[in-house]
Amino acid sequence: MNGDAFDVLRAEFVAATTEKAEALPAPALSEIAFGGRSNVGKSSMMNSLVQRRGLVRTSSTPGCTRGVNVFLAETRGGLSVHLVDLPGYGFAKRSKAEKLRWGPLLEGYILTRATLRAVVVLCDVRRGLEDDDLQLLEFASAERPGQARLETLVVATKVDLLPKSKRKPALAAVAAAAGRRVVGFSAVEDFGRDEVWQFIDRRVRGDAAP
Ligand SMILES: Nc1nc2c(ncn2[C@@H]2O[C@H](COP(=O)(O)OP(=O)(O)O)[C@@H](O)[C@H]2O)c(=O)[nH]1
Ligand SMILES: [Mg+2]
Repeated sequence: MNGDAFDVLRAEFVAATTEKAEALPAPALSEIAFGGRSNVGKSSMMNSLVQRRGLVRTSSTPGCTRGVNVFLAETRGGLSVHLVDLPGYGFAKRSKAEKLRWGPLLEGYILTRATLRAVVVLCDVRRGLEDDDLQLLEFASAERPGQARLETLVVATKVDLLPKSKRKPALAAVAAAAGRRVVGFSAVEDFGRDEVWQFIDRRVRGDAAP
């Protein structure tokens, strides 16, 4: 599929909740969720995916986006999907007991959302996957009672902050440490956008395929 297919013709805010997953509109379109530490670049990446500068609120203040925010994206290629901004983590220090929990909102959403297809976990390319990220990946990959298993994708973002010569080795190091494929991304340079859309496209269309 060529790049034009991932041009986004329509993008809009759909719903948000800071309370519980059940407060969201009834599941309809396939959903792809984006998780990661506060300030890692989730909102910026979602804006870059939908080619709208200010649709998803970004901030340099960590910890200010605590809710689940749902956006609709329709591509030129005919894909309609909900992109879901998950609450950031890793800002407030959590106790040992809390470490095992993601909070009822994020947990409830991932465990029960029938239309959720995949969780994209972002990390800073300069830090790689940290404990919280690994725990989220494990949580999202686990069996969900009564629901289809989720796929996960690891994205290392802010690659523009590395000199060009250091990008490939840095991405290779993150992938080696993670033991899996890692997509490099930059919201500033629009780097990696097609690769992320291809993942979304496969995940959403895969379900419709015979
Ligand atoms: N250089 C660079 N900065 C980025 C990138 N993505 C996000 N940022 C910056 O990182 C900060 C946090 O971004 P935001 O998208 O709000 O992160 P979120 O908390 O994960 O949603 C903001 O100041 C962004 O401008 C990127 O790809 N490259
Ligand atoms: Mg955000």
